[in-house]
Amino acid sequence: MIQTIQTSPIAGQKPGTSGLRKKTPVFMATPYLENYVQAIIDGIGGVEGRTLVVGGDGRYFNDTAIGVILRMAAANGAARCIVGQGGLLSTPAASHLIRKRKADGGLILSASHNPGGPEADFGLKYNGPNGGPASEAVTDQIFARTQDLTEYRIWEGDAPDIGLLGEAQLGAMVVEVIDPIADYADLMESLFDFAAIRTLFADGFRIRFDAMHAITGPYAHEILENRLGAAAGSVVNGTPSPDFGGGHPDPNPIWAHELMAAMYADDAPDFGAASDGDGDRNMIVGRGCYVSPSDSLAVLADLAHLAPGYAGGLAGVARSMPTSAAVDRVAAAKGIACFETPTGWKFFGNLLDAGRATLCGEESAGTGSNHVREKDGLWAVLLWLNILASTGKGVGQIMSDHWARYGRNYYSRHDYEEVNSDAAGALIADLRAELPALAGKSYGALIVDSADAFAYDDPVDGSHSAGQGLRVFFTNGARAVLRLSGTGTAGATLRVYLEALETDPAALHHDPQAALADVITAIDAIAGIAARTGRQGPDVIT
Ligand code: VG1
Ligand code: CO
Repeated sequence: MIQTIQTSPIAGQKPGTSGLRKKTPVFMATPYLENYVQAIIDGIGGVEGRTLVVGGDGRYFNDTAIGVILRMAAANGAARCIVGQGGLLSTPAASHLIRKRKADGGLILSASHNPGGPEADFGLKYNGPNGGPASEAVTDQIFARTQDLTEYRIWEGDAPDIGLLGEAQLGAMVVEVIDPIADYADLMESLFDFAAIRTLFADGFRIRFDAMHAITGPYAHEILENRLGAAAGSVVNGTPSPDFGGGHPDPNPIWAHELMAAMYADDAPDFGAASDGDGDRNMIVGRGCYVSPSDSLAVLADLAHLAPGYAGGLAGVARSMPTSAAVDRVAAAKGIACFETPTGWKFFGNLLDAGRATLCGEESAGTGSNHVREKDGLWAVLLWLNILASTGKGVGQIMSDHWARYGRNYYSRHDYEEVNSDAAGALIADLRAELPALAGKSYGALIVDSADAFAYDDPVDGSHSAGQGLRVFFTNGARAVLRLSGTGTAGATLRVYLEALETDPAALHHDPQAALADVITAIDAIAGIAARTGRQGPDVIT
């Protein structure tokens, strides 16, 4: 029976960079989730007769929230919900499923790299029929609906058991529980030379894949160990847990320090990788050689044609604005287009749909292609493996060769977390006001060439997105970018992105922090970061 429950708007249900993220207890307090789900349903024009994909990264509250979503989808007239068994679906697998099953959209439950658990973070986002995160126009409609909601609809009675494969009925709606892994693994097999990678492993190549207690564990077991023959035990921390083993499922050298230690040890494996909470990010590390995500994107763009799925070459590439220009240099050499978008995967969708970009990436360890409409952690790992198998080179050699050919864009991101929101807002506002006056001024060894606030005009649909980060360019080609995170749940997180181009062959193997010292000093002098945040230094350096 359909129940219509009176409700009133809840403040702050504004989707950020990737859906709505809040503390778990906030989401758990009825009707927080219910209001937001109804706002999504109304914001996308209803779900009557429609098919939705539903799944999440398995964090605390995932299964309960899915029960609510199924009951609300049924009460709002949806025809079918396709759910990953146990409520599990990695973000890229969900994107693939939406596309493969020609669903009308999907609800993905995840706060990605944010920690999970009863006191940690939860999140929910809507992806459209192309499998990609909703555009800003759609998230604006959803947010507007959260502000004038008066009721929500929910099916009275329990949702079917999502632990059991097969179809069940919830009112007039079918709940179809599917294997979350098989379709995705098949897609990967269609893109990459599995035979060559299998030979690599059979010849003794060792991999360590750290799933960080999150969603990619079961996918990595199936693909790397079962289908590709990597030694048993190659996948570590491979069982998803509701609180990610108490850790922070963010694949970077700080949070994946166990992997870093293993890869810098004497008996290090040949290849290391990690993925995040919902499986859309990747970290790549060779033996004693961490690969920055911006460099990884450039290498993949350069060598993707070695994989069968990309043998025809790339139509173009795209990167988020804060991502380094390493990939731009590859695109220029290949004579293909290179697009610069705001942070967040939603901006790549139009370029991928229009066939203008084949590969996309972000400095935050997200890379992906037109095979889905999300970034994809395991995909990146497999493309790297395919490249290593085809070239016979190690990660360190690939990087040295790349820098020797293209130069090296030294890169780092400094995060200041849980900064007082007013102080962070003022820092950005004051810097924005000062931007026009910066050109020509010297800060230590550097001179400002130009400075601006990044805005994006989508070349496909013409939409305009302003306020996407502040950029300061220096005359030597270095750059600093500042923006506030749109995925945090407490205070403000200030992200400072630092980049300096080096083409001197004798200077390609320095420590990035040392290579960036001048930019770090200059941007602190310009923006007053230490003084305004009251911090001695960043909380996280990646
Ligand atoms: C961060 C990253 C951004 C990424 C987003 C979602 O956003 O910087 O590149 O697209 O997370 O990734 P922000 O606004 O905090 O900087 V995920 O893996 O959380 O879905
Ligand atoms: Co993620």
